[in-house]
Amino acid sequence: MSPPSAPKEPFPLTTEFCDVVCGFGRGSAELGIPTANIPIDQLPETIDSLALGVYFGYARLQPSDRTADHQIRNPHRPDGSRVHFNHGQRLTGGDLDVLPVVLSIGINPFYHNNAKTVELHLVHTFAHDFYGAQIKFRILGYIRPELDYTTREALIADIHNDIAIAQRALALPGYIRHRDL
Ligand code: ADP
Ligand code: RBF
Ligand code: MG
Repeated sequence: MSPPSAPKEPFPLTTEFCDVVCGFGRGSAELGIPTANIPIDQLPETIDSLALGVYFGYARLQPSDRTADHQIRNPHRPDGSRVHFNHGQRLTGGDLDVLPVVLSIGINPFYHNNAKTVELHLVHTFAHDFYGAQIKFRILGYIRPELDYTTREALIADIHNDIAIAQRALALPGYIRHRDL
């Protein structure tokens, strides 16, 4: 099923600026699809209570000041490895535009996670990471439920399909109107 021609209830749902934190580091390393992870406690209740699944919308990044406290709180991945937080200081030009996103709200059954994560893949090529930057986003529609997979390739193929669905929907006038973030 493809998304409707314009956002339908409960969308649009918009956040404030949230911190980009680190996760397991699997998105880019294992899937070739990096995802900016967001702390769930910074999300509005309306987003936290959405069904687990894959959604799409728009997002905008902003560098943050270097003293943001999550770096002090959580500079390590769950496996203990250290992550370099540049707070988005290397973001330039088009990196700071409103960008299309696909996002996963889920427990990643393929990886047997047990905590819910909210992760955004921005459909844009960045020259640098942006851990510790801030991101504001707007969810405009639902794509599919979260699924378990027998292979990593099948998960990757579905995410590529999610990106194509999102790009098609976001090109429609009913969605473009909500681009102003
Ligand atoms: P983690 O598990 O720490 O989230 P990922 O492998 O998912 O690790 O990589 C996420 C990081 O990659 C983001 O926090 C961001 O700094 C960087 N990144 C680079 N390109 C993108 C992109 N197109 N979308 C999302 N994050 C990206
Ligand atoms: N993980 C799953 O286990 N099942 C899914 O159906 C699933 N769908 C995703 C869809 C999108 C658009 C994105 C960006 C991620 C999805 N993931 C899914 C999460 C993926 O497993 C996760 O990004 C990696 O584990 C890295 O954190
Ligand atoms: Mg991630």
